[in-house]
Amino acid sequence: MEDCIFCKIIKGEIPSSKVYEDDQMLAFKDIAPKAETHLLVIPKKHLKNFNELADEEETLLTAHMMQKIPYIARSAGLSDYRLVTNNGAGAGQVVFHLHFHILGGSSLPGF
Ligand code: D5M
Repeated sequence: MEDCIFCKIIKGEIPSSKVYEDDQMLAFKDIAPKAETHLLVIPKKHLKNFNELADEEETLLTAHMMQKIPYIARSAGLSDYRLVTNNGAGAGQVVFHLHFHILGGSSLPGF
C-alpha cells in the first residue's frame, strides 16, 4: 500500500527502532509511547485491521504474531504488559495497517 506508513517502515523507506523481525512480521518502538515501554507488532502483509482478516492464511499470520509476542515482550524486559489492537476509527485506530500494541514497564491505568 503506497500511502501506508507501516508499509514504508517495512520497506525501510522511513526509519524505525526495530526490536524483532522475521519473514512475516516486524516489531518496533512506538514513536509516541503511551507507557514506559510501547512496542508495535505488525504483519509484513498489508492488512487493514483485525476485522479485515479475510481467510485462513491471514488468520494464521496473526496467530504467528501472537506466538512471537511473549518472546518480544520478554526481550524488552516485560513480564507484565497489555496487548491491544484498536480495531477501526471508532476504537481509536489511526494507522490502518493491522498492529498490536505491547504496553508495559510502568503501571497502567485500569479500564
Ligand atoms: O496506533 C498507531 C500508533 O502508531 C500510534 O501509537 C503512533 C504509532 N506511529 C505512527 N507513526 C509511527 C512511526 N513512524 N513509527 C513508530 N510508531 C508510529 P493506532 O492504534 O492506529 O491509534
